[in-house]
Amino acid sequence: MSAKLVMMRKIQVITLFPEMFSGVLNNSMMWKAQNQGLVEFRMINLRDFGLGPRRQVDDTPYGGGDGMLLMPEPLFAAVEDAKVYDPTAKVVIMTPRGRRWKQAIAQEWADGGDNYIFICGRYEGYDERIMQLVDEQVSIGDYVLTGGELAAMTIIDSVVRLIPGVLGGENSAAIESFSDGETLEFPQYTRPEDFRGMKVPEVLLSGNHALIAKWRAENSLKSEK
Ligand code: 6GU
Repeated sequence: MSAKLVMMRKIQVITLFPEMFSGVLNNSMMWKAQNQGLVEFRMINLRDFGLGPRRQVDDTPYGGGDGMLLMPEPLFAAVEDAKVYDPTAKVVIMTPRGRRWKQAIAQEWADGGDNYIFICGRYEGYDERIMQLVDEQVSIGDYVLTGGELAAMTIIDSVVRLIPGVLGGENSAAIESFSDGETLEFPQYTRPEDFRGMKVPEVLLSGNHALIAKWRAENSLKSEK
């Protein structure tokens, strides 16, 4: 018997909408990862750090312009709270201006062993002074979301599923290195063999693994990137 020490990964999220995360983080693989003690999620409600009796978190921009910005005081206080809990965690801010997320970064973060604090903005943006506390600015693509929450969930899912031990055999090194962001995809079929006259290609029923591999290679398309 050899006992292996695995550090539980901590992921904290600063958001005005913590309830948005429960559907994603408390189901499927993210739920399993928590259950196995491999990851722990902690939601921090930015509203708890708002100013005054109305717990204000946003204000109008100096110099004019539309919309509201998240104020520095509540954001700093929320990050400081997260750092008390996890002093060495990396701070990541979700912004369409950030570095474009990709599979290779998910793999690095999963392997790297760091813990993370995600800051999710709403409204038109953040007071720039929050960047003093930020290690990384991340975006998930060239489109604008109403808030950083969906982007943070996307990133968390893509990292956590790669943490060693989270997935079973279905996440074998072979399958993952094959995918590797440059997903080669071939068509797949399950039962029944004949569904409403649409038949599974004969070769896949042949049991001839060399022929099947050849068919899959010929029918793989490189994803558009
Ligand atoms: Cl990280 N945030 C927002 N608001 N929109 C985005 C994004 C992030 N990534 C792509 N679009």
